[in-house]
Amino acid sequence: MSTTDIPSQRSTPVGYGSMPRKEDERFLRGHGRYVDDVVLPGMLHGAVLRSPHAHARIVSVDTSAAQAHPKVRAVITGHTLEGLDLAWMPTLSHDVQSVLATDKVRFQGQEVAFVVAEDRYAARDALELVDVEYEPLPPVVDARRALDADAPVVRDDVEGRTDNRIFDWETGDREATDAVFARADVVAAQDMLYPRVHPAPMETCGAVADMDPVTGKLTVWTTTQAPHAHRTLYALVAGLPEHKIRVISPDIGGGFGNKVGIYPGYVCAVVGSIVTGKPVKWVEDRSENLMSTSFARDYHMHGEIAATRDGKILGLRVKVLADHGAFNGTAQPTKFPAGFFGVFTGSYDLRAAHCELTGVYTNKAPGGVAYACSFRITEAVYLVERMVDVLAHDLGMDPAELRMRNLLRPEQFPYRSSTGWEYDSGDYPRTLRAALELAHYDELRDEQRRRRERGELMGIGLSFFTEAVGAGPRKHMDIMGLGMADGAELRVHPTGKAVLRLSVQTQGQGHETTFAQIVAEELGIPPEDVDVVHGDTDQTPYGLGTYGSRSTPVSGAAAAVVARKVRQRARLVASAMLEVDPDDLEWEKGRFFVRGDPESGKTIAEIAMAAHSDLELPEGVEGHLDAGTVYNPPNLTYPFGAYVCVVDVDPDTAQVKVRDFVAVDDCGVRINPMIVEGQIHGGLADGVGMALMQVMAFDPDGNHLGGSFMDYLLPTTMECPSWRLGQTVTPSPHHPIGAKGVGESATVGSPAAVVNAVVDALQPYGVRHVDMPATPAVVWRAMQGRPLRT
Ligand code: MCN
Ligand code: CUN
Repeated sequence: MSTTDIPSQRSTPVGYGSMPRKEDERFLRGHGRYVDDVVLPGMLHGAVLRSPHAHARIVSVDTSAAQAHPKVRAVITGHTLEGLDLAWMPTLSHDVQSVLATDKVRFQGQEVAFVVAEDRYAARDALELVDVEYEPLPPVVDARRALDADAPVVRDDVEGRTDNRIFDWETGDREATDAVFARADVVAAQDMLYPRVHPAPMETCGAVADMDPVTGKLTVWTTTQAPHAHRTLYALVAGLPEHKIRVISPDIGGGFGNKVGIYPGYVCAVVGSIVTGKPVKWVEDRSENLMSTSFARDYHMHGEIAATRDGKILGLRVKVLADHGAFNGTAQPTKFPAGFFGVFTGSYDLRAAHCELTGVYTNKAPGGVAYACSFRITEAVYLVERMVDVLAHDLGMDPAELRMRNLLRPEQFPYRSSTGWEYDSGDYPRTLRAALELAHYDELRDEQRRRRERGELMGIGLSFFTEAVGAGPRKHMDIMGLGMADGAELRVHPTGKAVLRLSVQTQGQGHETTFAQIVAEELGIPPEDVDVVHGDTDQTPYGLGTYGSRSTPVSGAAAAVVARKVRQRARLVASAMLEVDPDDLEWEKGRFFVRGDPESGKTIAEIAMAAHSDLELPEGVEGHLDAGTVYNPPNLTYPFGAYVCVVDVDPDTAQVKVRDFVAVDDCGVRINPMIVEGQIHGGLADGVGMALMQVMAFDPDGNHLGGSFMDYLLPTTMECPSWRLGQTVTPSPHHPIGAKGVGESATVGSPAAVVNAVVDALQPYGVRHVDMPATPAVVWRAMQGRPLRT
């Protein structure tokens, strides 16, 4: 074959690189299809009646006036659901959650009744006709009061329960840690709060449920990050046969963990469809989303750090009070009730560490993870990075120097942390140096000295984070007994075009592009020739979905593995075509050729056609090139990064302005650097938002004070600087393409950098710590020596 016979596709750049996102064409032209775009014949609309009280006994629910509304088709209450054994549903943390309240309401905004009507307006109107009599009870709002002897018991539905303790958990070696602390020159302690925040994705949650009364097939279009897991849970909870359930997750307008769990509204839509025999749509509004769906954080932390006088960190001791709200609905692997908080030793080489953590119920919405949490690594990184700065403050040491002195060294990898996590790879000092250089750290310190002399408040904050993302392996990690491994299927059509089917679900991360790039890189065909199918359980193999930045570590690996299987089949077919032994074939991107005779070769497209043709195939070769796989990751991947934040604080108004932000991330091999940078930009904005403006506040009666974007603030371009990014690349040794996850890295790493910068700016006032969010009020009180606690 002459080179001119080689199809032109070989000249198209293949594989990794900053190609524009395939999905953007559709989004930019308004052709995205979200749950609320789904319109079915005869579709009805549901609306949820919510509790105005944080804690109250339900005396009675009278639905007669609502039922009489001419457009209302059904009114569903907790009692209706009791008849179906659906009044309570299991949560992802082995608790139960009320779908529609029967006995009590336990947080403001809790679901009490569901009205199904002919249109959305009628459903909303009829909510006002449902007459609920409540007997208000004293609420427990502050987690620090939850274990008091006289605290009201939130979960008296559980027989014999007399307090609000959910679980106690510990990790590390208490005795070894105490011994290290006893011998240390210096011990620094600090209380800190990671406040309750909310992911607030652009699209709220919703579902369209369609139970076909003839076939008995239930189709649910829904905002889910984990379609297969939802299908199994619907089957288990509702007793429906799983093959008769189809969960479709169409385009998702941001998830950030908000769309991991199953919400009462989804279940109500399903019941509504069963009861009425029509499709039922339920889409929550912004206030409902902010009040009732998964919040994040709410960790009250006490940290202690032990070190030698010259700044060698020896140990870390931590106590955490975790506020889980009214139902323990946290989404995390079963054996990890505190998520991956166990990596709280961060990026440092410690002798010993210990953590005790207690989870409590309060009269607030359930949830716990979400908002790019990396299963609580956000809280862990914030804790350790604040503690390192507190120590630097007490020792009078430069925080960059202190970090550099204590970071893990490259030769220590793979590194087993003192709490038992095996970090796969890293060169931390190189990454910190890169960040300091990019930020011109030494010059910044000079500038800060000059400004301080003039009475100006400039702060420089650092953080160095290590994440653990890509759950499983399934041996250690499951959700509700479902092991955390993911399938992938790859079909190569006769003309060489391919379709990749995945269990994960993009919410804006660009999977249709990057996963096509992985296959393209492995098969040497253009990414445009690979379609990615996901978000439909009838069309994709089983897997646990997208959260914890696990898509690239798990399904990215699956995509590479399945493409390699296809390539192996292609080799056998090519050997038949070229009449040589498979071992005598060499691979160059997109083509096998005969060793020593580069002109004799076959492209993937030619091989695909032959695999479907009358070509006689070798013994044992089935034909076609299609393949499937299930990827069970051997370990998590450990991305890391070094961040430097520069702020100016107005001494008169205490307003913080982020002037500059440098982020050097290492997520191993980057498939699409542009997408990776986009992920980092988004996460940095999250970090600025949490550090400076966001908190889900409640008054002492448990009234939710953040039900709109007037009260719960999102950062905009006005609050964000022009991010400056750098990178280092340390491939993951156990991942087929060396990639680590990155989707949550910047949200995890950035809040500590911002708070460290604010505290650094306030050094002239002797401030050692401020809690997030560092609003002008918080900063002002800190400057007055009267810290404000949320
Ligand atoms: N990527 C890459 N090279 C790498 C790592 C990742 O090119 N070395 C690409 C991936 O292929 C993918 C994207 O970057 O297109 C993110 O990959 P990954 O880190 O695997 O994270 P996930 O795809 O699993 O996304 C989940 C993560 C989480 S848990 C939250 S929360 C979050 C985040 O992604 N939610 C988001 N980023 C988000 N971005 C958007 N736009 N919307 C959300 O809801
Ligand atoms: Cu915790 S938020 Mo993301 O894992 O979906």
